[in-house]
Amino acid sequence: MRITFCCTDTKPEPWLQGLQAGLPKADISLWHSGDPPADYAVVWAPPQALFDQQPQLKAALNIGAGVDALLALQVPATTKLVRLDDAGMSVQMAEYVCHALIRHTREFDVFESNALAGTWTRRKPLARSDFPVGILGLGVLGARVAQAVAQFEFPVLGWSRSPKNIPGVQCLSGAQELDGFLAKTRVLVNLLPLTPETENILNRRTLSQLQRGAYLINVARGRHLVEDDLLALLETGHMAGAMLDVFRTEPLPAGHPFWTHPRITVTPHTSARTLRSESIAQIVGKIQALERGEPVAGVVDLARGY
Ligand code: NDP
Ligand code: OXD
Repeated sequence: MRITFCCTDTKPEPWLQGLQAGLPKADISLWHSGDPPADYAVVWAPPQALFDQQPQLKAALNIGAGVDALLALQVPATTKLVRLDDAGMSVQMAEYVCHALIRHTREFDVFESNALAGTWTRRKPLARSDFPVGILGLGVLGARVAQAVAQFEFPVLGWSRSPKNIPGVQCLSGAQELDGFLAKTRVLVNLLPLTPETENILNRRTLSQLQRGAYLINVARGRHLVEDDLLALLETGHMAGAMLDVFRTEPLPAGHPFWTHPRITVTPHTSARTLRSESIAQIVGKIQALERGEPVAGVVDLARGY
């Protein structure tokens, strides 16, 4: 079995070693144009040339959860696209979102600046009922985040394409329930995949429906957010702030208004990193299962786009 490794922005050697240790009989190497045909590709944002030159690939295994970069390419219909299914990302996402939520609601940024000024001032305790948290996307990551937030006794809502039942979470679904979801939400967390249906979903119309003093946590993709609409709603005071991990252009360009906005916190697409050993173990397991003809989790549904 031949496996080719084609991942942008990833140091290949430790991955090649880890994959080789998990699949000792496989011939595993870094992809080069003109390579002989492989059975599987391990990928992250590969060039179109990979699929043009390797039309026989049985599967391309993505070393991330989001497959938007892959779906922007022409992939042969016979090549399955398989994404990471948690692999240690959901707990990181839960940490990040709980941090952002609690930093905002407990006003830690105020305490940080007070401490710099040597000022001892307490703030009124929060009423959790004033900060209902709505999570867009109740998949592998969104469901874990919803449960983590519920542990802190905030009211939690979630929205997905198909109906869900998650204890402690008011689950809504489908386009017809989006407005109701937004109207009940003050802290909005985005964990949707980027698809033609969800692109620009965070816009003036949707964000205006959130409760006044809303806060946005975008940890999915930059192209979900219409950036100027967020800036305008921060200006009017409808939005109180945002913590953003993902951007339309990454790295976020120098001089972008988000860098210096006093009510926006920027992090560098780091909310849930791909963990190498967990991911290698998952990919090895999936390749072994595919070779045995067994089903694997995380196969991308091309019609849905995720
Ligand atoms: P999943 O595919 O498991 O979950 C996606 C969720 O979104 C599902 O609940 C799905 O509904 C819902 N959904 C999709 N389309 C729609 C729609 N049109 N209307 C309503 N709901 C919809 O994905 P993951 O949870 O694993 O990952 C989510 C995203 O997080 C990734 O696609 C990626 O972009 C981003 N991500 C960001 C990272 C970072 O570091 N910033 C790291 C990892 C991922 P249903 O359940 O009904 O199918
Ligand atoms: C992912 C990501 O999709 O890192 O896994 O954004």
